[in-house]
Amino acid sequence: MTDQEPVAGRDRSARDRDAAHAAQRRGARTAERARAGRNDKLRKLAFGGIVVAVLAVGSYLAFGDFLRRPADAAASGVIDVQSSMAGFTPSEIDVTAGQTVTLKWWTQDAAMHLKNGVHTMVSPDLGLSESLPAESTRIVTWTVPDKAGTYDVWCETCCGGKDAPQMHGKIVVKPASASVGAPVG
Ligand SMILES: [Cu+2]
Repeated sequence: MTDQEPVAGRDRSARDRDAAHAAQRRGARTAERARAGRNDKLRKLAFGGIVVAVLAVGSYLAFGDFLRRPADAAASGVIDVQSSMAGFTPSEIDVTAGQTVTLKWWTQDAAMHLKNGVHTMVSPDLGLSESLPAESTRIVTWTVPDKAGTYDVWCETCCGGKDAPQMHGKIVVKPASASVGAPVG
């Protein structure tokens, strides 16, 4: 039915009524679609909100722990060190002269890749000569000598040992009296 063509045998008011009803129905359908659209939009917003919340909680759990670690290490005095084919991780450790530190030293490497089946941690100047069996964790308690400075430490049982640059790390010994931000000397 179109409103433009006159319909034979029907009076104008009936036609107008039909047209009005049709328009009303169209209007109702449009409103219905608009409502459905809004609901859909709300659902998407809610879903988006949930996704954001889950990601926020997830990254807090993942990185919050990571971010807290330095403070915890400082509080507990435990320094986490990994040995791998890439050398020491971290490659630099900061300690204080005269302090007794605890190293949680670990590796995931298999014995077949290591000379004598161990990684080593060697720094003659600092009295360090330790070895770590393959695929293990060792707690090393070490009293830092009272001599501030920056020292070389290396592994001599893998990947070229002392001759390989990546097998070297750095141990920075800060003077016992050093306050935060003071130059290392
Ligand atoms: Cu090694």
